[in-house]
Amino acid sequence: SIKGCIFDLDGVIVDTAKYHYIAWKRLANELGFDFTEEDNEKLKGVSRIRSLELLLELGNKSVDDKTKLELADRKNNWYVEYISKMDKSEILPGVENFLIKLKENGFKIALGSVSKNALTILKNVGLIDYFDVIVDGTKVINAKPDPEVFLKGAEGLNLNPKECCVFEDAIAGIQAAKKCNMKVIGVGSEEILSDADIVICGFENVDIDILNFT
Ligand code: B16
Ligand code: MG
Repeated sequence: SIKGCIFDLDGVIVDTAKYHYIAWKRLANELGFDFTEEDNEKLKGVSRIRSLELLLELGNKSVDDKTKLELADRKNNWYVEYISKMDKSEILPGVENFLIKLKENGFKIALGSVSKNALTILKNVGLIDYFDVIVDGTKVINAKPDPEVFLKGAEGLNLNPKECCVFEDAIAGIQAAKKCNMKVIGVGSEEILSDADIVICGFENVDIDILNFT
């Protein structure tokens, strides 16, 4: 049975995808091409440098490795500026209540994000104390769909992967959870996240007994 939950951050706990989007768009525009919300879907759950490579492909640009790092840095500086203004009001509806219920019922809680900015975000929105374990982009080598981030989460919680349930909004994240035999609840659209065990559209009115249905 499920003893712990592993949460993705971006798109599950907070909507930082919109900040990633405006920062990548700003970069694309500086480089002379456009970047749409649809293009941004492909970047969800993907590492910073891989996201940049996908963006450059879209704009038909090729640059050397040094420039790549410079561009990724430029985007990240804007992103950091946006997230520095985040507060409690940006926690997605129902999330904090769900975390409280998990705690009350003895479930363990981990973060499984590939973002290097995860700690800053959790601190800014005031949720950091709910997490027993935080695995973020500073602790993993491989981004999703590699299962490393979730395996490290389970290990940190001292649980078998089968005892963990992952909450994910990205296709890459669902693939990662499936690869290590974890239950996965998709957060978002059923159409896009059809590989998840179940899909919820958000945490509003979702009870923790959803963990029994997986
Ligand atoms: P950073 P998650 C991911 O977070 C985002 O979905 C993805 O769009 C981003 O490129 C990645 O983090 C790296 O973020 O540039 O802050 O290190 O969904 O795994 O919580
Ligand atoms: Mg995500």
